[in-house]
Amino acid sequence: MSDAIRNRAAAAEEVIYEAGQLAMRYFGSLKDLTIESKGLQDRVSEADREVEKLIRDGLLSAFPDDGFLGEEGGATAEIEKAEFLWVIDPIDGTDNFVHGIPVWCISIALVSAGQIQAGLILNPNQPELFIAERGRGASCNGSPITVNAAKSLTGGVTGIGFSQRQPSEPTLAALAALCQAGGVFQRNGSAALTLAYVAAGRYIGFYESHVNSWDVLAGLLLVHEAGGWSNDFLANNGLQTGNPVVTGGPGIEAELRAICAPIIDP
Ligand code: LIP
Repeated sequence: MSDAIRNRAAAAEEVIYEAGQLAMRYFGSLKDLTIESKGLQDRVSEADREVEKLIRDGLLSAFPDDGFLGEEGGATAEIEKAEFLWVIDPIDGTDNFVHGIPVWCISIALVSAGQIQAGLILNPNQPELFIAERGRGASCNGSPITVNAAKSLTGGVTGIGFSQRQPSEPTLAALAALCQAGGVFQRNGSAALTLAYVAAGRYIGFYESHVNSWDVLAGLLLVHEAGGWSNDFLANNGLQTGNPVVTGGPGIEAELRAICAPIIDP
C-alpha cells in the first residue's frame, strides 16, 4: 500500500463523515427538499448534489491533480488519464432517502493503475463505516469483516438489485432460478449498502443486471478484501458505462454464477 493511497484513504475517511452529517441534516428535513426526476423511478435531490459537492471540494482541495467521477456532477476532464480517480455516489439509495426510508449510504472509491485501491461506505443512519484498502482487509467501524461461509444458496439471503433502466427478463429469470434452488432474496434499493452487507456476511451474495461504477466500486473492493469474489466489473469500460454485477462468498460462487448467466451473458 503506497503512502499516496494511504494518505488519500485517510482524507476520504474525514470527508465521508462530514458528508454523512450534511446528508443527515437533509434527511431530517425532507419536507423542504427539492426532488427532481432523472427518468422512470430515478430521482435526484439537492441533497445528492450538495453532498457530492462537499465530497468533491474536500478531496480535490487536498489532491488537486486527481480525477473525479460523481453520479450527479459527472467527470472532471480526461479521467482515463488521471493517476488517481475518485468515484463517488453521494447518496446511494436515493429513492429510499427521499421517501424517508433509512436505507441509504455514501460511497467513495479510489481507482488507480486500473484497480480499485480503496473503498469507503458510510451508512450515517446506524452509523456504520465500512472501509477496505487493497491488500489490507475490510472492516466495519474498525472491526474486521468477512463474507458469509454459506455453501449453497439455501444458506442465507441473496441481495438483488433492479431498476426500470434495465429490461426485467434477465432479472426475473435469475430470480426464478434462485427460488427454485431454495434461495430467498431481498432488494433494499442500494447496491452499495448491499455490497457492504455481503462483505460483512449479512447477505450471502448480490446481483443486478446493470449498475453504474459509482454504485458498486467501493463495495466490490470491500467484498474482495473480505474474502469474496465478483465478475470483472471494470471490463469493457465498466467505469464509464456500467456493467452487470454478481458477487458473493466462495461457497456459492458456482451456483450463483450459474443462475446469473442470463444477467452476465445476456
Ligand atoms: C441505486 C442503485 C440500485 C439500483 C437503483 C439505484 P442510486 O442507486 O444503488 O442498485 O437498483 O435503481 O440506481 O440511484 O440510489 O444512487
